[in-house]
Amino acid sequence: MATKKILLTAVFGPYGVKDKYADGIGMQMELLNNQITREQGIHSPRQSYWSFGLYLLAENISVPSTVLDFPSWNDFTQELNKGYTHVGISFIVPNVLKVKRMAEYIREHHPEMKIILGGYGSIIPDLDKLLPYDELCTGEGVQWLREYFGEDSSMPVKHPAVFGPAFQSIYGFKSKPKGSILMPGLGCENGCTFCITSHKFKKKYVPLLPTGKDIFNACFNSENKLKTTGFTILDENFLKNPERARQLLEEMTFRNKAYVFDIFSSAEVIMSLGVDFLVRLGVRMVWVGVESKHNLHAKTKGIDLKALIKKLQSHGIIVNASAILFQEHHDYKALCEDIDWVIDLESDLVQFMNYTPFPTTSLYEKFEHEGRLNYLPYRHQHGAGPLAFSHPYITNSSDHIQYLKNAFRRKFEEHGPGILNMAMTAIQGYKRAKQDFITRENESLVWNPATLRYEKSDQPSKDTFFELRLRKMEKIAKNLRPILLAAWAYAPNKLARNKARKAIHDYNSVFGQPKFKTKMESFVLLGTGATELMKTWALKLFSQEGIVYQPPVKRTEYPLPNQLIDTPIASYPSVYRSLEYSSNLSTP
Ligand code: B12
Ligand code: SF4
Repeated sequence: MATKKILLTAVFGPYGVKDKYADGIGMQMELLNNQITREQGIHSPRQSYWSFGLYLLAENISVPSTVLDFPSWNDFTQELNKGYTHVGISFIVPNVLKVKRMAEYIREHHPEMKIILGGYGSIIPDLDKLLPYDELCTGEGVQWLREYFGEDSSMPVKHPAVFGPAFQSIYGFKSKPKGSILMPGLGCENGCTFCITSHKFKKKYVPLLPTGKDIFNACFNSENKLKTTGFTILDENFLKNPERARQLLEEMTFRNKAYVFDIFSSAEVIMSLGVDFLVRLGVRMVWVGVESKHNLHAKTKGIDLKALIKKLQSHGIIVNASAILFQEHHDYKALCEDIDWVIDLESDLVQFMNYTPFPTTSLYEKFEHEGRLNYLPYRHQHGAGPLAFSHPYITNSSDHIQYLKNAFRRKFEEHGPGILNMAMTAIQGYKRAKQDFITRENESLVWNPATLRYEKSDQPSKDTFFELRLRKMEKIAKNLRPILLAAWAYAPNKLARNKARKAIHDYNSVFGQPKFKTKMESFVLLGTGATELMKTWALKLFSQEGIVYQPPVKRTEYPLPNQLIDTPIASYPSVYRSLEYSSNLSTP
């Protein structure tokens, strides 16, 4: 019998280009340009993200493996010729036809290879009728693969050190990706009716890094290997486990490491923990589901979201509010009211997404029971196209596409570029944090890790950890400074131009006039921005929404188990202070 060897692969590209396998609009391999800063043209930061789950799987099995990320069709077929006993493909629902092509090719040309499928696409109820495969992993993959290969599934999960973005650029200027990612757990207990990430894991939270110390160690490992100190935490509701977040802060304080995080969190959890805790923890950006002004979900009930967002921003925390269009109560009037309401929340960024009943969710079951599921091929189920259910009021499918697009356009016209909003939040937060730090020193207020509040103390000691935090906040704001000139020069309207002018003024008042290096960076962005603008105009002539970038292909071999050895905790340098900042959304 052949020695086991597994290829772990993503679906093949190109992505975001409509062909017979997948859609174009809504399917770019980007987060911001696809569903947040869409319609913002050259102001939209461009970034793709590696297929993180694959690296997590490879790192945690003993069977030799290769991860093939973002292959072209040729890359994929050539890789198969290198000889594998198993091929694991990770996919989401709208990419099912790509997997079908891959699986059929394997069956025809390499019938001896076992096909294992996993990821969100595994929720498709009639998958076995659509394509050939041998095994289907519907839940957490590390444990599943270990059990499948007869390995010890009780071993702790080893977190890989991976960069977040595969590429990044702003105003047409490409820079080296710096930020990293963390995957502390999967799923969410809240079980909101439409939420696939909650339902996929049966409304349970599946921890991968159960303690704050585990998370700290994963950060430390990434810093050692990749020099990253900024992390996007891929956890649906990171603060839902406050004890773990609290342990993480304690560990960072103890080790003098002020790491920076972008997180997802529901509003009710943020309210209970308090903004001071988030600032101290190093939250740079938070993604909050606001969904609808009627606060139909428990996570937002009774919360003044506008006040919460303003408070977070005043402390330098960038807010991305996500909202769902075409909910059941949305007739045309209610839909427009909700879009107005979301824009009026004045978050830095907004994600708009169409209501999608994915199989396994309670929403899907409800619509199925009511006979309201529409036949919408899986490849179109990505949340930016026609609805997959018959809507009580809005039945015209071109309206589903157009209202979504217009919502992004309105956000841009009313609040200007998201990147400019981020810069404004960063500078006001830094200014405030500095002031608060002085006030606390004068009033002998010290951090109490038990109550998560600043409290009066008879023996106040110097808050050295917060000094580190301040340096990080300063760096975050400074990273964003070079975009201001381009944001001003290419502003979409007077409102945005005035906003950019104000931002330049705020930056000058906090940091003084820009130094030569910053000025040069600003002029470079102005130049690359002009080229990018011309490319965008040219594409508009051919009725294309904008430039679709493709992520690079990456092949990583994991030849022997445990070959990539983590730095043991015992070898921590006793004094190790890194002030270097990097983050997934950092500008050049
Ligand atoms: C990062 C991300 C992206 C990145 C892309 C990353 C990439 N290289 O593919 C970006 C931002 C570009 C993106 C784009 C899109 N995404 Co996306 N994305 C995510 C996100 C936030 C995290 C994914 C992740 O890495 N999770 C961490 C890993 C560890 O978890 P995992 O992938 O589930 O893997 C675990 C198991 O599922 C399993 N597993 C997975 N694969 C395999 C394979 C094998 C062989 C085995 C055994 C096990 C296994 O094991 C893993 C470890 O336990 C998820 C939401 C979420 N929280 O998961 C949405 C999510 C996957 N995306 C989704 C969607 C719809 C999209 C878009 C269509 C845009 C949109 N409308 O949201 C586009 C499509 C892009 C394209 N052309 O394919 C949906 C999928 C829904 C569905 N039912 O299919 C999700 C669930 C978001 C949501 N709530 O709707 N996305
Ligand atoms: S709180 Fe967010 S992640 Fe959790 S179930 Fe609701 S929508 Fe999903």
